[in-house]
Amino acid sequence: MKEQLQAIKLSVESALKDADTLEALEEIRIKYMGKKGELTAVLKGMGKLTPEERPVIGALANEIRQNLETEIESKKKTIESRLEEEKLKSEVIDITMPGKKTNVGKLHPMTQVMNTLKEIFMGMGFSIAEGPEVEYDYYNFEALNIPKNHPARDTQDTFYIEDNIVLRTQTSPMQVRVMEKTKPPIRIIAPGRVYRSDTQDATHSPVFHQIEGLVVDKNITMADLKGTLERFVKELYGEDTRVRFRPHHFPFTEPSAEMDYSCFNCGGKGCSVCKGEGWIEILGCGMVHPKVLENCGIDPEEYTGFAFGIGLERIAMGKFNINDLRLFFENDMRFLEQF
Ligand code: 2U9
Repeated sequence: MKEQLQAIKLSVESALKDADTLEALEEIRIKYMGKKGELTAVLKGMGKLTPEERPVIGALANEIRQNLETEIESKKKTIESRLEEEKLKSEVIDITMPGKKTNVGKLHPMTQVMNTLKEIFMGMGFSIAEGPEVEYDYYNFEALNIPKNHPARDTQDTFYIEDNIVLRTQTSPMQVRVMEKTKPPIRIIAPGRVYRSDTQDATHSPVFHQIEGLVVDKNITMADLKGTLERFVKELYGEDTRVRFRPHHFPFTEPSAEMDYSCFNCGGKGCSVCKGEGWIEILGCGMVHPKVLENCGIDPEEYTGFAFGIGLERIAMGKFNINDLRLFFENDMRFLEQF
């Protein structure tokens, strides 16, 4: 039995030397110490030994078992730490790898300009009024004191849907709708798309964007108009910007004017941006015509008001240094990605 145990001891040692996986270790444990294991079998046969042999063989068998157990335990630890190391190595992040490009969406340059202007006017207490782009002839022309024979009504300039329905040529119809429903004080802007039957070129498009404004209350004067619009331009182009008003004519305002501001590029000296003028036109304005107030159910003896209209494309072209209006409407990604 002693020889048998010596043989087991040797074979255990050599088996352990070659074992380099957790599975192999488990196989060895079962082979020697499992229920039907070789060492277990020897220990079971101890009963047949003489009382003198028993302690000697018992001690030897125990030594082999303990050895086997500690060896398996320490091998197991080595293998486990090696596996852990391999896992960490395979999971290492290589920070020198090239990144994946994600495309971030951007606001259309027209939307950016629209938002800037809306915010300036909202900061001055204006509310936003929005409405239909397909309008009745009445709201687009008649109520605004644009008579039946006026050249603006010509099919050359206006898109007609039906005899009395048009694509709005300005956002003014929205202001008429508000005046019909609201008792002054009124302080609104009407932003949006408008349509005119122009042949398109670098400075004309059949669709473009406007912000129109309307203030109606008791004792509103031309001084309120000038103060409000000067404040707006200074908010947009800076405190050093100056403005001037030139007399003009619109059917829906009386008196009417156009407003210029000192060139943002040269400050008024004259340059290529302002074509040597020193001034750039930005908007039309005027005191709301008494007939228009009356058409909308507001008594012109009790209330007065001022109105203005701003074309946004020209402002965006100046801001982004763009020389062809059509670029705004073509939606070419190579153009849009630049803003
Ligand atoms: C009501 C009464 C009066 C709106 C106004 C202008 C002057 C004007 C142009 C600017 C450039 C149109 O986009 S553009 O081509 N607009 O010059 N608009 S006063 O007057 C109103 C509006 C509504 C009820």
